Amino acid sequence: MATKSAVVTGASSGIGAATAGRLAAEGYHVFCAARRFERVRALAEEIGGTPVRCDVTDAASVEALRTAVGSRLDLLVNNAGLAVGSETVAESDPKHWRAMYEVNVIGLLNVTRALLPALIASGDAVIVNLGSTAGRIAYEGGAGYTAAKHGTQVVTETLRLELCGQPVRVTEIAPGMVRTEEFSLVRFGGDQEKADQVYAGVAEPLVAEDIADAIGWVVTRPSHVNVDELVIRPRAQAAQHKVHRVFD
Ligand code: 8X3
Repeated sequence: MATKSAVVTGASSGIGAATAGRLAAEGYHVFCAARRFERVRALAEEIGGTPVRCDVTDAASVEALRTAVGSRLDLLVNNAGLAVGSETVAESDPKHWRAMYEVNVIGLLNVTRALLPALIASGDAVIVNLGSTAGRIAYEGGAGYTAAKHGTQVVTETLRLELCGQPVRVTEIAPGMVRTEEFSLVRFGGDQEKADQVYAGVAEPLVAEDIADAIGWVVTRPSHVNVDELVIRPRAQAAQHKVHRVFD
C-alpha cells in the first residue's frame, strides 16, 4: 500500500510540530508547512518528511504548497493559528483582530480550498482543524481571539455539511490550556512574564503532545467513523474561568 501523506500547517513549533512527529510515527509522509523554513527543514529531516515554506495568508505561498503536495493527499491538519492581545473590546486594536481572522479563518480557507481536490482524489481523507475552547465561550479580554476561533468552529461545521457524500471526514480539535513555548508569548507581544502568568500555579497544563496524541487517535479510526469535535482541557481546568492553581 502506498504511504499516506499529510500536510500540517504551522508545523514550525508547538502543536503543529508535535503533530507532524506523531503522524510520521503513524506512517504518514508529512509535508511540514510554516513560514519559518529553517525550523520545518530541521523537523522534516528528523521525521523523514518534506519541508514547505508556507504563509497560509499568502495566495502564492499556498499555491506553492499545493504544487509540492501534488494530486493526492490523505490528511490535512489546519493548525496554523494565533492569538494577539488581551485587551477589552473598548481598547482593542483592529489590526490585531484582522491578523487573527486572517490566519485562523482565511488561512484555513486558503489551504483547504487549495488542497481539497487532492484530498477528495485520495478516496479516503481527513481534515482536522485546530479550534479552541475559545471557540466555545466568551471571556473578558478575549473577543478578537474568541471571535476568530468561533469562526474556525463554524467553518469546520459548514465544511462537514458541504462535503457530506464525499470521501472526506472533517474534525475540529478544540484545546483548552496548552502550554507551548510560543502561543502565549506571541499573544502578549513577547512579554515572557505575562505569558508565564497564564499557567501560573497549574501543575500540569496540557502539552503539545497531548493534542498530537488526540489527532493521532482521530485519524486512525476506521474510515466510516467521523469524530466531529473533541474539546480537550487539562484536569485542572474545569472551564475557561475555573482553573485550579496552587501557590506555595
Ligand atoms: C487557547 C485557549 O484559553 O487561551 O486556544 O483561549 S485560551
